Amino acid sequence: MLMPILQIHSEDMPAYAIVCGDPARAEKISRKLENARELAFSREYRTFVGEYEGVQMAVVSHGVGSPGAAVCFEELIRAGVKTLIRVGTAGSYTADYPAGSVIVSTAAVRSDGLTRQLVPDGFPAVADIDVTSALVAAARQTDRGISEVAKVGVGITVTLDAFFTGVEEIPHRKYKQAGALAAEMEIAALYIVSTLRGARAGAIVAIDGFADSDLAAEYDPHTDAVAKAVEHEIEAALRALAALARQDQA
Ligand code: R1X
Repeated sequence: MLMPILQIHSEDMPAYAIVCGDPARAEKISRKLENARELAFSREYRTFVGEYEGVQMAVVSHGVGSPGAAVCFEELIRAGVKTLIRVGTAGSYTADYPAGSVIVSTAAVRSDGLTRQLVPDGFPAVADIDVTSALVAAARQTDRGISEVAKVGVGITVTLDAFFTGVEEIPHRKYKQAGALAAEMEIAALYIVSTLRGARAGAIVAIDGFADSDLAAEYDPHTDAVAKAVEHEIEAALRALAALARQDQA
């Protein structure tokens, strides 16, 4: 069956997928797969399939922001994907995790508009526990191999719609005081869509700055530290997905 927006056929889709915002990053991740091939590049959605440690998996870009990303997650799950891991970038809320760190998201604050149109207020956006455990284990392992400076955090992230600020205040200080570690723009959508449709999901983000600084003036995601953290999270996600597939087969 053809998925109308991603332009992929369900017959070609494996049960495991890594999702990321940037189509160029999807291509970069696909280069780590064996027998990688591109299935489609439709709008911001670029889809590759291949094998990692013998496990068939897809790598798909979902673009920026929850509504567009949710279209991707819905079609992937309809096409037969059962386990999804997002690798992304996020702004940190704490000096404990500066640029170059990675954070595994255990749950997301639903500070987006999309999920309000899907589930009632108060319904939690939570990661799957097995996917999260696999990601944490893999991220701690690669910590030694990929980068000596990457710190691995585990905790709650915030999903926002606004990237640049307007005149309304985003309550970053409250999120931070309440214990959230970082903010980004798609994880709540991933967790809610996955819960609704019976798939399991997890997410890992590379920290590229601080969430409550003046983004326009200071935001620079193109540093060496961020590149290393992105490399780190990609390795962790690939290894976690392969470990989950092995657990499923046992
Ligand atoms: O999730 C956020 C969004 O996709 C983090 O980075 C992107 C914006 O640059």
